[in-house]
Amino acid sequence: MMKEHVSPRRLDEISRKIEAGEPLGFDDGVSLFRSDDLIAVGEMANRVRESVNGGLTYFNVNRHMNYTNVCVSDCGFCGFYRRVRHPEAYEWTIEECVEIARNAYQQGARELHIVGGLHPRWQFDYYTGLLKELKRNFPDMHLKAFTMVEIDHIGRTCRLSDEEVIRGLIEAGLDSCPGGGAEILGEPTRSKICAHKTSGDRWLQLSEKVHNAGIPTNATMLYGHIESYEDRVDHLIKLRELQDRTNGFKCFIPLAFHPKGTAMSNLPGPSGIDSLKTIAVSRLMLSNVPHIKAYWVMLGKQLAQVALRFGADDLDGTINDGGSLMESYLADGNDNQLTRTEIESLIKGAGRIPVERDTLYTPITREPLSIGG
Ligand code: V47
Repeated sequence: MMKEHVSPRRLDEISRKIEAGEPLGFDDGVSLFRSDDLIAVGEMANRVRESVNGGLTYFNVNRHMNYTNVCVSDCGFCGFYRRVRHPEAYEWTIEECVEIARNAYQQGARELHIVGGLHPRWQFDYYTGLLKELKRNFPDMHLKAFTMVEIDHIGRTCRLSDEEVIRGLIEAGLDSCPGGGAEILGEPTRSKICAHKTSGDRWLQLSEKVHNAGIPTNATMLYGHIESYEDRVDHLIKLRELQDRTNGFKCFIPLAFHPKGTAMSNLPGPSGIDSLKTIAVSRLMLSNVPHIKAYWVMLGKQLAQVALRFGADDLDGTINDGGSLMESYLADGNDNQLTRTEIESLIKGAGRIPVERDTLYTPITREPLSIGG
């Protein structure tokens, strides 16, 4: 990626725009990425973070459930998917998913994050049946399920309109949607890393439809592969423009690319500096998105902690299963679990105030140390 000198005066100019509450433009975003002054960029992001969320840092007690790794999409960055007849392919039945959820529920999880591969044969009743059974068994469990890419795929394989898919999922118990599948929204980069996936425009269109149906979602960006700074800024502006129309995004999550086990394993992945800068620029560009998540699974616990001083106000959750999706991109030296005590001490160690939240950022109070602690 091109490094060009960005003068202190240029950073001052951007800082003044931020102070005046003006949204940053494309060139501002690119200058922030090109700047070598990570501390100055981080300082600006930290100020915005504190003005939006004060010292609060959110986490939740959740469980990821990856119902199948069978996928037809063949994304170059993905080490998780398997073809349908591959010996490592798996498909969980609804009953198996309910048992996993029961275990999570007993450990205090109140959010299930449900995503899977794009299965070539499953019909709509699998997806609706899964949500219905989970809601029937655990009425107070929040079901954050299916990315825009899965919603697109379900519509195509089951020959249903977007509205039919969205309405059917909501009636079955869908509460919100995770932010995956956004990758890099712009072309030609998107086609180079995931040629067979839902297009960027379609991802945005479906997000808008889901928001208009009253369902909040998250948004992600996969960075640190072949994309340019311009791709990143374009991605952020596309999200900001949609958010201006719907206000449906709760949280933005920059996802650090993990090359191991993927068709792009020749790439090094992002540096720590790049990850902090990406968190900071995301906070600055997405002035209308309330929360920026430092996803500790991919960043590593220590860098995620530092990110709480560079614009992030959320660390995601405590409990995660041993599913292979997470294994496929776990940061070096990370295990896939963080207890509540550990997460609270990471947050306090960054001089922040830990707040356990539900999926929609309402604070939750519990008996002290009832979970994993
Ligand atoms: O869409 C896939 C990414 C996403 C790799 O909404 C990879 O709260 C890095 O979206 N290296 C799925 N990333 C995960 C996701 C997510 C995670 C946490 C919280 C939320 C939320 C959403 O993971 C995919 C893709 O962008 N991904 N492979 C990889 N090798």
